[in-house]
Amino acid sequence: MNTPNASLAKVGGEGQQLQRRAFYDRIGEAHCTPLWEVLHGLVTKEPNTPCLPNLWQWQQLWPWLQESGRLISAKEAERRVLVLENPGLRGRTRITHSLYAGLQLILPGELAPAHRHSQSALRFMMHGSGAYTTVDGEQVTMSEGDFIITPSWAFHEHGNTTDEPMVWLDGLDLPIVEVLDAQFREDGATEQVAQQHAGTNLARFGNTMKPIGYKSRTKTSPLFWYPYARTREALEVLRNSEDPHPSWGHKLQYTNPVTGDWAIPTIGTCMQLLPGGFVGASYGSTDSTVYAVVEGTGRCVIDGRELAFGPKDVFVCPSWMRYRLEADSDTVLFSFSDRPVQEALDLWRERF
Ligand code: 1HN
Repeated sequence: MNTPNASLAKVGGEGQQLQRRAFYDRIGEAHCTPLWEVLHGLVTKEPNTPCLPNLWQWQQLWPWLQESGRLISAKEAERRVLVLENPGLRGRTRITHSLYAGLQLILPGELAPAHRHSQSALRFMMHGSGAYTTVDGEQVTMSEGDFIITPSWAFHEHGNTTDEPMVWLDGLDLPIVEVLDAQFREDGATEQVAQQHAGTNLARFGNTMKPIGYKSRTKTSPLFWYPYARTREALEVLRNSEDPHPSWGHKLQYTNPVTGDWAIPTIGTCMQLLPGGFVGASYGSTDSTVYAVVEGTGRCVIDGRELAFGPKDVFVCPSWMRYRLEADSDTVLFSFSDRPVQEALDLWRERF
């Protein structure tokens, strides 16, 4: 018989390896490559993320943020941000495989100039209050714990007319847009003139109502300001009226009030309350998740490590790794992940 398998079997061992290598080199010149050499690394039994668990402590970051404020102006930097780079993804400007995060500092009197891009962004207020951001001409004054959306392709700029520095957590879908090669950006012509305060935005969309006849033009929530006071109050009512979920306590997801879907089509955002003394059951899901601590102290136990967190710390739980949340005192956690993308593609899974 002279089937290909029979002739391969005859060569065997080292000779076979050499033959194969030579073959790969030959086809490689024409940009072909054998699948069988990489198949098992590509289609793994379970998620095999390069993302590692990590904790960034405010106590360590705050002096560095202040130092960055002395080294460069917001104007020169365009955005003065310390990127939270995942230890398993160094050099790749991201906190998980699919999402970017950084802490942005804006000092009194500074202006971060207007631009727009196809990437969607979230801002979560970490420190200080009174600075503003403008979203397509609507200005919002931000306070600690507020969640703000900068939709894809919306002009935005930030300013601080107070006498206090302000820091927020930026979350962007940069790696997702990058893998799709769908990115565009444009600078704003001049300083944006705020046409309206975001109180109007909240009045239109923030009361489970909408202007009569309103139709969405995009998938992003038309409500772009979710003030902390309302979120916190909702969680407090829940804590007084129902038992906490064994794994995540009392947890609410931010929604687009018009569609009921996630507030940002590529980034899922949530806020949860863990009552003091809470010891969570272990949990894992396919969406690597970034947590920002608003109130309280506790621990995230993951991969044999204890990430002991306090207010304004940020930590990340990679895809599919089981972790447990524990709270010493009442703890409020903001979180974000790529869950909406995974759900849209029927990929999202969880386990307890
Ligand atoms: C951006 O536009 C902002 O507008 C912050 O504040 C961080 C990171 C990468 C790309 C664009 C902002 C960013 C960003």
